[in-house]
Amino acid sequence: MHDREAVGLTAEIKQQALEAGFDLVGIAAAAPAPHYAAYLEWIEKGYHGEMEYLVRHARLREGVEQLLPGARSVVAVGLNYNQAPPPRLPAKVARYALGRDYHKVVRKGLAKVGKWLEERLPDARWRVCVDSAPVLERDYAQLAGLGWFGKNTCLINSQRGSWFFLGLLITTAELVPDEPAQGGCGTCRLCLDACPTGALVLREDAPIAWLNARRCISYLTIEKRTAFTEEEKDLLHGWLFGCDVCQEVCPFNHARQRQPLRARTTSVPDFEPREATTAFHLAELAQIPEEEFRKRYAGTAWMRAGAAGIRRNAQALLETARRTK
Ligand code: B12
Repeated sequence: MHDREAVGLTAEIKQQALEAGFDLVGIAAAAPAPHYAAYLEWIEKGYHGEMEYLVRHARLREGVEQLLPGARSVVAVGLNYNQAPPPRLPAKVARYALGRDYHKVVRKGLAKVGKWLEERLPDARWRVCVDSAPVLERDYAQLAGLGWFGKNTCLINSQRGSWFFLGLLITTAELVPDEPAQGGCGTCRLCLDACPTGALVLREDAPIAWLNARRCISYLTIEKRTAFTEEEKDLLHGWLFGCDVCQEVCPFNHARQRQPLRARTTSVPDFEPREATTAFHLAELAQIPEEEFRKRYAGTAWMRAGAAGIRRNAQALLETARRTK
């Protein structure tokens, strides 16, 4: 049983999250992350590639208590970023990376909720996590009812599909948890078959997949820091930044008569495609100087790959295009 204060506060904080612009909101208890052991196994298999930061802070992913001592609740939010990629892009760009960097947008919205909480309950402490903190965001978002684990490893919401970012607000306040999301892909394996590099490996022990990041185009074009091997260059399949194939083919991302929310376009103006992310020239990007890159791409997710990463990606695409002519 939760006391009336917790019930009231839960309804109010959810309302605040919706008013801050989030499409999904749910509450999880600040218990240990249910799939921490699976995370360690993923690292053990070497599927993280060169993402050493995932190993360095692995222990912190045991649970949110590691990030905020005394934590009792987690507010999980989802923000729709879906939009059709603009026609005639010079090279493929993941739809999440066409506009403003989502870290900034989600963090700003959650900080608003945190400040509201501080006024409402001055004793409450809170901390916002968006992507970069060492926490298994999908685990808590699943517990909070936002979605379930798809074979493409994305969190899928039965009504809305998977084109949404996640963010967490961890707090010492007591809130009433939601029911964990239920669902699964059944026998569907469209994403496994569509992944052009075979990066999704179906597990034998669970009806989901491991993502072998070393073969994932998103990892290669964004997170990998070193030069491409000849084999890696051939894995890019025309993608300059990120990859959306495993989500594009997912039936949960296609509107049906009775599921109109599934392909809904984002209503966040900040995510509107920018000139720099849609009207570039590959030959120019292949040589782009550091300073020019920063000037053009500041505030976008492209900064994560950096000028060196984008130059490498553009050079690889030009090289494979020349070879296959
Ligand atoms: C590292 C990382 C990556 C890596 C590795 C991706 C991966 N699948 O692990 C790379 C660079 C490849 C990547 C790519 C992308 N990413 Co990313 N990434 C992350 C990050 C920082 C950590 C993910 C992680 O811990 N991976 C480790 C593995 C083990 O986790 P997992 O595959 O999710 O495994 C879970 C399940 O297997 C489950 N599980 C384990 N055992 C069992 C057993 C059963 C029975 C069940 C049901 C479940 C289950 O528990 C595990 C842990 O939660 C998170 C943010 C965060 N802090 O959580 C964002 C995050 C996952 N990424 C995100 C996005 C948007 C993307 C891209 C779509 C971007 C793009 N277009 O290029 C792609 C999607 C690729 C894909 N299919 O995952 C979103 C996903 C939102 C969503 N709806 O799911 C997140 C949450 C960021 C955010 N804040 O919004 N990403």
